[in-house]
Amino acid sequence: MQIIKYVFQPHGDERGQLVALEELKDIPFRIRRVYYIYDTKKGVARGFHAHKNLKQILVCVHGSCKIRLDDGKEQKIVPLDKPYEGLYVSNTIWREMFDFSPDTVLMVLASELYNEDDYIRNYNDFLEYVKNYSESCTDEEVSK
Ligand code: T46
Repeated sequence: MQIIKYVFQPHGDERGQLVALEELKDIPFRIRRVYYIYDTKKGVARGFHAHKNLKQILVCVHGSCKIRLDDGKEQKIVPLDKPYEGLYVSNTIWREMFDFSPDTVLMVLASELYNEDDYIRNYNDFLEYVKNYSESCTDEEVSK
């Protein structure tokens, strides 16, 4: 599984830093929704699902956390702790977020509006879904 991290351009000067994110330029899709997770409690983990279509960029704009990504074949853990880095999370990837520092603000830029029907919340259903999804795609599409 390929991990794609975007490194955004900070516009820094003596006043501090500013990062600007534009759809189809800094972000590889049209941004249809932004949400953020904060005030996470000690020891909690979130996520535990995949999406059928949704693509997202996760930016830890404050604090730190870890993201476990799972494509059904392998798992990788990605630490996020820089406000100028974005982790691309494609559809059909199981995700879990954990190890939040108390001050974490995790901002998510999403390619679609909120749609509960897009969630796969059962891990066995996810494994079945990716198996069928891979079979319906060409090798080139799957490796993207
Ligand atoms: C994801 C990870 C990274 C809404 O009403 N609108 C929204 O846009 C979202 C994202 C959530 N909600 C409601 C639904 C639940 O009642 O907020 C509540 C918490 O959502 P959820 O339990 O899905 O949160 P996480 O942190 O487990 O997952 C979220 C996203 O849902 C998910 O798409 O990839 O963050």
